[in-house]
Amino acid sequence: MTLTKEEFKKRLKEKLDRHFEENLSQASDEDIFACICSIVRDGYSSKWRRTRIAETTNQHKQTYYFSIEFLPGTLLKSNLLNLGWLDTVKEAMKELGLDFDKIAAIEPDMALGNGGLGRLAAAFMDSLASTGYAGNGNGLRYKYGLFKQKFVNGYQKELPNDWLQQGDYWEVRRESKSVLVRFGGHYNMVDDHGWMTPQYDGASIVRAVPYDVAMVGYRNGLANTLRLWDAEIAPEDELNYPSIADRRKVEDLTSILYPDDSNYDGRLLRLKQEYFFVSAGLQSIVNYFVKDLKGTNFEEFPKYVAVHINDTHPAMAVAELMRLLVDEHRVDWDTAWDITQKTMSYTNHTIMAEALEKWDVNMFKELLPRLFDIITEIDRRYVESLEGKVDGGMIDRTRIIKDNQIHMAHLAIIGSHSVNGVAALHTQLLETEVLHDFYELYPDRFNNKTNGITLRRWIQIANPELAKLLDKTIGSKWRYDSKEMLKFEEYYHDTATLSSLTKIKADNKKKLAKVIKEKTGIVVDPDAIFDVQVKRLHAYKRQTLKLLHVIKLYQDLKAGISHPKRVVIFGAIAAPSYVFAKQVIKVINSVADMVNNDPEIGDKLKVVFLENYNVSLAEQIIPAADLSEQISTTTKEASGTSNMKLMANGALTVATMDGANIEIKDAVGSENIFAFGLDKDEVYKYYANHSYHPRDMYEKDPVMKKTVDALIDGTIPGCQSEGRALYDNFLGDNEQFLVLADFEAYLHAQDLAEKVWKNKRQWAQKSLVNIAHSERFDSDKTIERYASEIWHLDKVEIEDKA
Ligand code: CR1
Repeated sequence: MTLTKEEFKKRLKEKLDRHFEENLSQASDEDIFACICSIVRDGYSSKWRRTRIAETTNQHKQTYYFSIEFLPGTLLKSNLLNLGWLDTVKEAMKELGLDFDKIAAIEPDMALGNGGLGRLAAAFMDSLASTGYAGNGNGLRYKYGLFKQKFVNGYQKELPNDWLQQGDYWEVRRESKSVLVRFGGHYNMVDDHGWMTPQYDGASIVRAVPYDVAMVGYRNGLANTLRLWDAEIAPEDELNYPSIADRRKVEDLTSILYPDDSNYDGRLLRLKQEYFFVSAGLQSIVNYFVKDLKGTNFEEFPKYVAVHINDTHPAMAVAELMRLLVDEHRVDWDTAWDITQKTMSYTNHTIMAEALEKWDVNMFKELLPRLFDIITEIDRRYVESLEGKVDGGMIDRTRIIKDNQIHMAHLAIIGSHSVNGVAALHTQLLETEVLHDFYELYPDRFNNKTNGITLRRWIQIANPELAKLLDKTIGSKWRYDSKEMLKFEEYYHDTATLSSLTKIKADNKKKLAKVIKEKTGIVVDPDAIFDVQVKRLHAYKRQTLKLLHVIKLYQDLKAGISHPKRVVIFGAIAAPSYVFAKQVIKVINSVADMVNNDPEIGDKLKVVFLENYNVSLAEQIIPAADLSEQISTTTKEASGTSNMKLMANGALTVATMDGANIEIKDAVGSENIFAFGLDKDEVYKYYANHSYHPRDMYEKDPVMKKTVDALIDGTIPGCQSEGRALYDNFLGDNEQFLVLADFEAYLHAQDLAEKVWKNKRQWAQKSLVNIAHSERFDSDKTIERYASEIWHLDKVEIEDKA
């Protein structure tokens, strides 16, 4: 359905009249926003229905992406873009005297994720629909999304993020698709007409109600579904929950998103959440197979269904599908196992050991007695199948249950046909180090799928002027086929294009400067280098290294050594229980106070730590960045995705050769990236030989010493204990992120960046190359590879694309 400006205006007026009995001049921004959302929903509802019908009628294989996090951000603009309506609506609103951006900003971020893992899942939803595949998300409808970060006296405080308060505009409650999920109790196997089935006793039953959100494809007539489950009291169980407090206990199952993806607190609740969405999701898929597809032979199940295990959180999908097949549909074990392996695939997102989940056997057994026995049987058969074929050490290292713990990554790998990492180096490390035993056992299962980003959101929505420049130079085909962006490189010597590029960046920086002023009161010079590090706060990501660089710049400026003007911008949320990360925040904020209020420094250097980094804020920061800080300890950042977003917006990357940075360097060439630091072998050598002695480095290098000493010598007011904590950390032999080992090389890379900065044309040329080559990280392409190599999907044909 195409939409003209006049048609949009008419509909807006009608909606206002109908829903709020108001005309345009009286209507509040909130009412107008709600009406626009309603127009958008009308715009995709028939596509959503048609897609479902086409998928069922043509029996397309569908993929279900199981993820405990989805981080879509806001949906209004992306829905408008994908419907092909964004520009029309913007223009029509302008004609009505309405501020589109202000009204769109009313939408709260759907922040059902912590960082890259959740954002990737959301990007994949967009790309699955946009590339024309039947692909759905399966997750949890957290009542409170990722907490709201506030700084109080430089410290992070966490506030609840009640994103559903205004009511969500996009979700549809699907009562009829509710299922029941069982926890606790006991069971006995009883013979039921020749089949042993479990008979449960004393279990509590929770009702899982799905809320579906349409994932609209980019101008292709398709809309898939992100299904998020909410916990409610089952009607048949109501008598067991007489008080509100009792009821709340059940409903709280889906209250909060664990604000931590590496250190798990509240483990039992987390385990409940995991089982809840896994069981509900698989039940609804099996129901679909039986009822809608009229499936009777479960051996055909993998022809129609692919289930993707995004990190270990949904790994129990392997056991739960076995339970459904064996207990409820009477499929014999061996057949069920074959079906399960063909159905499941697994992505690992990190080599950090603390994120490979393990569950205490007793806790698991008590909460999920039947599932535990199924996992025990999977483990027993696994061990049996290898006995005598490989050495005992291998079996012990790879089995699922050992030392009173259930190793969820092992369950995921053993139960899947595909295991992938998220960048070439990461996959290589999985194969050679972290999952080496499994790689020896099942080399064919391992494959790499380098992450991607939705260029639609990060260029077309976040940087519309850049999008227009691309249209003007290379034509608008890139909007459908990002490969076209490579043609932008042909403008490398084109002075007009280069100056347009510089102008667009300058305008974006002015806009961000305004945001910074509004949010923090800090006045920054848009002509300065905007140096950006945005990502979760974690020791391995080394915001600390950036901090040391800032201190060094400050000391230089105080000593009369000049540098180009620079605004260092941080956005980072620390997990509430992560003490070191919170100390880093406090020190950065203290350094910012010191630098920003020093009249001698003025606007030569500013440090801005923006609160509450989220997708919406990213959309404002990223288009305004000159430098992209990707400085993790090599081997530790599985891929990174902010590196890709920043590159697509023309920022030049300062990068360790970690994660996808390596592939960015491959794409743009070493002259268009500031690469530095230890390589993987050097990092592993330090670990293997225990040869990292940072204190020696510090004693030998007066520049380093002076910089690090600032943390404890009273230079930085207000963070004595936190400064000391960082200092001690940097100098300890067990500092595994090797901050000081990369310090000198990092300064060198920054010097080089400053040199290039002085040559505006050269900078613009490098920026242009980065933009052109960001096509390599288009999540549409990543999804094409998942679809053809892992899930084996075909494309859904929708005749009416409008
Ligand atoms: C990784 O740290 C990667 C994203 C998405 C993160 C990051 O490098 O880009 O996943 N891992 O693949 C993670 O959150 C729990 O692990």
